[in-house]
Amino acid sequence: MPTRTFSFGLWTLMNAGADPFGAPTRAPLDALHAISGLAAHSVGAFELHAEDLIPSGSSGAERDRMIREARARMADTGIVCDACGSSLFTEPVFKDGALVSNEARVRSLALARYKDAIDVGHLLGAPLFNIWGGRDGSEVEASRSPIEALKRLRDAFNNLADYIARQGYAMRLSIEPKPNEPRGDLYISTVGHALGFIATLEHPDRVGVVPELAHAAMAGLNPAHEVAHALYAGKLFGLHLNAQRPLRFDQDLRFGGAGLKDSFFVVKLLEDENWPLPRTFDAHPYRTTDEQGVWSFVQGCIRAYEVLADKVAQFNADAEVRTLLAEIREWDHTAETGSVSPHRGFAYERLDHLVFEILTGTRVH
Ligand code: GLO
Ligand code: MG
Repeated sequence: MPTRTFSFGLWTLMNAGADPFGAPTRAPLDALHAISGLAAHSVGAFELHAEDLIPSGSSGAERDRMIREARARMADTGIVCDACGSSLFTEPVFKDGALVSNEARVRSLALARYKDAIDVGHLLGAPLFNIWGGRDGSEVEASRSPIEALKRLRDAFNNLADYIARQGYAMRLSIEPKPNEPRGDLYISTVGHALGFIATLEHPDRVGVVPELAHAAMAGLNPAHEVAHALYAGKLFGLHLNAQRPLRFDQDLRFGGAGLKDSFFVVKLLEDENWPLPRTFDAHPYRTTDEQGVWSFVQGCIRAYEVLADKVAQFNADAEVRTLLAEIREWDHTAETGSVSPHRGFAYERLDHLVFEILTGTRVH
């Protein structure tokens, strides 16, 4: 039996089907209902923005009550919180950026808000605080030097990492890169940008990356390679699974809803490397989905992962695949002297077709 844990962003279930061109199409779930519903569907963990649970502007008493209620549901069901963040990007005051805003008092406000959200994450037992800087970008390049933006981001991440350490919280920080949307260009666009940036911090060991498959596809990148770079650097602190047609607006499709082969190779990487952390889904139920359908969305994401994990096992056990891969390894280990023929054939046509047959369930032995 696989022991992997699945997780959903609470915001994915609370999404009411609105898009930039249209109003909501279903009643939003409230956060507590989303937590209980996930647990009832055997989901082991959830991620949230602090504001998903505690709407911004709530009183201190209201905040404490919501945290108490969430913790009670977690204790009753065993579901855990695997990451917390903040949805600052929704608020008009952060329209020119939270951590990179050209107004110092807005940057201070953002830091204070992130610290409040970090406290909420700590109270829910979250081991990770994940920052997707949705407004930390620009449309008007002349408005801010990108170097200045990176310095502001560096100061902010140093400040937040320091806060977590001073509070004694057992929590790491992560950056979720995205190339664009809602800003014309976001400053930390890909896993590579994030890794380069993290190396400039005071304590790079405290900060990692949460790649999202849709964000990689929006940049036209191979999602498995994005995830691999984070893994290889020891920085894969989390992962957002979903689906996306390349080079478009952020579609956030159900995992398995597009890019089957890319999804397969991401699952293969995670399973082959025994990545231990929760597989988190960050997708939107379609706008055409009703309230009941939200739970088929949940089941669909999980089932797609499990089916692909079975396909990975089938691929790894397939005798012909194994022979082809053994041959490839052999070439690598043979210390050849003499000339190298440019005309040598590689059996990749067959190897790739075997992937196709395994994925389509048409492999005949
Ligand atoms: C949007 C992001 C967003 C983040 C979330 C993390 O494109 O994927 O959903 O994952 O805000 O806190
Ligand atoms: Mg995400």
